[in-house]
Amino acid sequence: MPGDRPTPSFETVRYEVADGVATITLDRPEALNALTVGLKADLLGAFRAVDRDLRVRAVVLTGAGRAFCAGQDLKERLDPGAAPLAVELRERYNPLIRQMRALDQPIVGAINGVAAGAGASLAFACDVRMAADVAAFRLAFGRIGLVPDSGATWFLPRLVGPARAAELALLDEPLSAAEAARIGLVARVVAAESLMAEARVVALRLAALAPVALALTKRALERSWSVDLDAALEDEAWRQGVAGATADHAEGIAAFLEKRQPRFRGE
Ligand code: T3D
Repeated sequence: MPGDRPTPSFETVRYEVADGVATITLDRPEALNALTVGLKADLLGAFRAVDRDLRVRAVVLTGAGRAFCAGQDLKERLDPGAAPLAVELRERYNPLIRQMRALDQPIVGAINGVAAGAGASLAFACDVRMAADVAAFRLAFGRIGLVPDSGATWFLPRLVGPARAAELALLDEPLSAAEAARIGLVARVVAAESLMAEARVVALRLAALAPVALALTKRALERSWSVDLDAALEDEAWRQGVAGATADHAEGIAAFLEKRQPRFRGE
């Protein structure tokens, strides 16, 4: 198939592709998947691989072991050679979040355990979040005298509203999976043992949809935050023109009329 490439491998991230779904697993369970320079580079590499891989139509992001991600590796921070914080953000964290948001393919966050600091930000940057019943969110920045980063101050108010965002960011209260679902931060909570299976079902559903329309929808939703209704209406009209010219749109209509499942090809 055109676009087929060897599946890349990374030291601290597992990258697996099956049935159009790439599963990216943060893989430093002994440190609760805390983010080292190496893990951040691997994660960026994995998301770039998704970008180039025409087989991939949806992504699942999760963590190995009992945590999703504990944020910056605080032990590595003590290394005298560690980059200054602002540099670390500009050179490592921000490109990672930008790459996640730039992907055409939707990302399903399978939040298997605690998501703290920049680990919470990684979860916020996903398009759909599902949490295991044992999962929890913790901003954690305030406790170590830092400002929420990696997009946390941008995503949180948009996801849960300004009042809950301020509470979470300023008081640094842990948020259980159940409460995260109640305030709309995660789409659903499932038993820990069925999280990956359920996340995969959602990813497979996304992978079966029309890729161009999905990518356009992602962009439209994101753009809606910064424009007024008039501009949003015009933006939708432009995007619909693009989606309506795809072969997948014609296939969708044909499948509806023939009472069969559509076979979308991303064209
Ligand atoms: O570059 C920059 O610094 C700028 C960017 C900053 C972005 C950030 O993410 S700042 C926020 C950093 N993260 C944190 O402050 C969270 C620290 N961790 C925790 O608060 C707790 O570990 C958790 C709430 C995540 C989980 O608590 P618990 O009780 O389930 O586990 P634990 O016993 O605290 O941790 C288990 C092990 O993981 C432990 O190691 P040990 O003692 O068994 O050898 C612990 O040290 C290690 N660990 C947990 N979090 C980190 C970590 N090691 C390094 N860095 C961590 N962030």
